[in-house]
Amino acid sequence: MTYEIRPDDALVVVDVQHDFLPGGALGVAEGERIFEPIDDLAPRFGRVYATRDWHPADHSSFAQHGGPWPVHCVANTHGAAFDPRLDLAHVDVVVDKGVDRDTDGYSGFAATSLAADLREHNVRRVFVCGLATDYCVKATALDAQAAGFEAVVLEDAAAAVNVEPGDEERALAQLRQAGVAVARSGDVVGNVSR
Ligand code: VGL
Ligand code: ZN
Repeated sequence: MTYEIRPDDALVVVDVQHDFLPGGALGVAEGERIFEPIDDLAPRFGRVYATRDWHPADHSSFAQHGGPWPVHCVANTHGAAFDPRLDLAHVDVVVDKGVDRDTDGYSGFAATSLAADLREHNVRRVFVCGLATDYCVKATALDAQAAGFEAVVLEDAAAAVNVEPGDEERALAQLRQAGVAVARSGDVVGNVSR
């Protein structure tokens, strides 16, 4: 199946930040594989969003507050900055999430203006990629679908934390189960000129 990019499509690039790449606080082992497909895709979409995990220093997901994760993506730190291998020239809107201390903020739709902005720009279908497949990519795609958008996850333009072996496959299965399509970036063809 191929997907021809349409004017009512958007690309949502999730959390391409230093802390989720190798060497970062919560580095995804295969994280670097996303750059080539994403930098190829982004210039061809009419609308591109980039989310940022953007936590307060005392976020409830951090281990010292009883959460599952090491300290990561504290707002305005180096770890929270976009990795420069993501070409921001093609990003129209940056969406900060996880800003609230007490919610995990995995989804780009959780307490953000993303859904409203997509609707305002008449977007009907979103392609989701970035980090990490088994957390924020999954949550963002599920919420997109629940909010009434058609959602497609680009599995090779995303990479998983894999806390347990098989987490990536389980996440993709859960997405398909919910009606989210799982495709590869090479299946996305065409170019919507601006
Ligand atoms: C994420 C764990 C904690 C993600 C964010 O971006 O997938 N994972 N916070
Ligand atoms: Zn986080």
